[in-house]
Amino acid sequence: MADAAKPKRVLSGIQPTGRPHWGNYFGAIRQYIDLQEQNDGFYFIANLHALTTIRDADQLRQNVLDIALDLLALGLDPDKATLFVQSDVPEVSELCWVLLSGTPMGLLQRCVAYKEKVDKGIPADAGLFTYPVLQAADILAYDSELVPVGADQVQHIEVCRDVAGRFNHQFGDTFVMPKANVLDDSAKVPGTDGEKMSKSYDNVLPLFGEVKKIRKQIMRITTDSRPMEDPKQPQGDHLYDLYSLFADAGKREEMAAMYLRGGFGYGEVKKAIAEESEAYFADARARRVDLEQNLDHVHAVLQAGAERARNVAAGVLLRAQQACGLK
Ligand code: AQP
Repeated sequence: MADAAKPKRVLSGIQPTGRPHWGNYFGAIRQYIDLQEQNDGFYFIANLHALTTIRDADQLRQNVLDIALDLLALGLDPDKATLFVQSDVPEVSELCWVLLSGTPMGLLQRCVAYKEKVDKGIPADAGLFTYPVLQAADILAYDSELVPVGADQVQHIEVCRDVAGRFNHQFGDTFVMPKANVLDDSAKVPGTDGEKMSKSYDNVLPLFGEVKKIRKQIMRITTDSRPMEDPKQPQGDHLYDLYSLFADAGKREEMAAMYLRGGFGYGEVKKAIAEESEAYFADARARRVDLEQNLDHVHAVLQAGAERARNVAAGVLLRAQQACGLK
């Protein structure tokens, strides 16, 4: 029987393919920070995954450091959770090979995230195609029970369960079965074009960066051309959805009532989004400036995190190697 008092192993990662955006925060990062309180959180910067996109060595190194600064500034607490860089745990890449051998091609061919990228003309390599198996290794290497993610990653967690299930079936119970944890209200945050906000779709609103520039990006969010006086439905409207990420229940109700009355311009909603979002991230912005002055601390956090993560992953890798006859 599961021990209800035992903290759960929570694991998730973020790719250093650019600066984190509102979708990353409300879909995933906010969960990392909430879940670190009662659980054993393992959070990593997925630089091996980013290699399929970033082909500039200095850029990749800088992005990793930037994401570490971002996560710490947003409230990830190294005294409560383990923060590390994916490639600092080579056991994961070794486990990936063990899992790749035994993963049916069809399972990966059905992955929507891969198909959507290819459909949008984003060049694909074998790394992108096999990405869900490396992700499975990331999850299984730490005996992870809960994986906080946005809706776009749910299929990949299913792939992980499938791959782990096959291995357990063939070689005996080896891997812990993980579960995705998705928030209902921010599972798929819309971008400036109303599609899923995504770094590779060029429709993001960043968490950090120049306030004036972000304000301009907000003012350029696409809207429809219905007359101002028309009443409008707030549900399903991406501007209303973005406003709802930041506003409290009272403000959301007021905004919904304004939509239903009509007689307002979308510019008013955009201005409200800019004001609410600036206030929401103000403390994190200030913390980030302080952390930038203390990079030694950031490197020390990543090093301690890597040591802790490697310890766990080495044990799981050995278990898998013994199960399938490599050891
Ligand atoms: N729009 C979104 N709404 C809710 N959650 C989201 N996530 C990403 N976009 C949204 C969640 O953020 C976490 C980290 O994402 P990632 O950087 O590892 O990769 P991603 O999902 O592929 O994010 P992007 O921006 O779409 O990156 P690219 O374009 O480089 O692939 C994940 O938990 C994800 O679900």
